[in-house]
Amino acid sequence: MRYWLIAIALVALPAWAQVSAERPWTRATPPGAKVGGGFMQLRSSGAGDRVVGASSPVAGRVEMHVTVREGDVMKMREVTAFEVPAGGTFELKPGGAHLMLMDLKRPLKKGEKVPLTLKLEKGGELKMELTVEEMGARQPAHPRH
Ligand SMILES: [Cu+2]
Repeated sequence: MRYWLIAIALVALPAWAQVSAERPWTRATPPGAKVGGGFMQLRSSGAGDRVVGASSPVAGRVEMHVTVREGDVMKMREVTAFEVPAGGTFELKPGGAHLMLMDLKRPLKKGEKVPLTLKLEKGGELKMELTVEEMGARQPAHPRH
């Protein structure tokens, strides 16, 4: 799992959306790679919500994963939802919870932006663009505060 990049897209949100995505990013992938990651900070300005699905035109499907320790080994496990607490945040980052872009249709190139849509249980669809950072990046290159 070493082919993702970082993103710094500003996200345009519908006025009613209570959950926003800050600094969504992914990593560039080597030729032939079939999976990529998706990272961001989800923030709720009001009531909490749950991410119950995700999709992207560059991936056959997008899964939600968490990283769990089993003995000395860190493993990824698919989950059915990410909880964004009321007035709080939920962070997707390398080594933690993340989106997994499966069956990539093409390599992700550094500097490009990749559309991604999250499906929220209450808030409808949350559209964004993942900024593609360099291969192996651990965090966005240009954090936005
Ligand atoms: Cu994963």
